Order: sequence, then structure tokens, then C-alpha cells
Amino acid sequence: MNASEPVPAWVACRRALCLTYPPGVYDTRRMTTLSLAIDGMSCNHCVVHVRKALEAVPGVAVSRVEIGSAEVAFDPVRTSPSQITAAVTDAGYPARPQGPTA
Ligand SMILES: [Cu+2]
Repeated sequence: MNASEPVPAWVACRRALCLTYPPGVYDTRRMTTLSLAIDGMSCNHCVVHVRKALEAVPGVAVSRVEIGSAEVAFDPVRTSPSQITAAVTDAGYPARPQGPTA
């Protein structure tokens, strides 16, 4: 990781990165995408809960949360698909990874 490299704007402006981490902490080239299938979500209240659970995981930048699914970018040095999945499950919404990063 080289903290002096500029962070691309599309990453720097993601809420999870802007509010939780100082700029330049990530090597954005190693950010990896994870898609989750999530059970038990039924309204926007659930969407907010799942988003907060994801944003609380160090190294995660939330890309998209909707009823039944979510997509995040994560730093594989800081966290893992199983940790991210567990964070959502622990928040009350059983989750499982989907796609090639599972
Ligand atoms: Cu709800």
C-alpha cells in the first residue's frame, strides 16, 4: 500500500470511505467486489440497517443495498467475504455471498 498515491474520486467520495477512513488509506487497486444475497429484508428500514452493518465493517465501501441483496467493495487485507457476511447476519439478516468472489 502506498498512502501517497492519489485516491480516485469515485472511491474517495464513497460515504463509507469519506466518513470512516482518512483519504489515501486504501490501495484502491486491490478493492474487491462482493455481492450478497440477504434474507429477511422487507422495507427501507431493513435497507438502512443492512447498510449500517456493512459500513461498520473496516475496509468495506458500500456500493448498493436493496431489499434482498447488497454489493460492496472491500479491501481483502482488512476484511473477508465471511466477515462481511457475518456482519449482516449478526444484524438480523441472514446473508450469503453470491457470485465468483464467494
Ligand atoms: Cu424493514
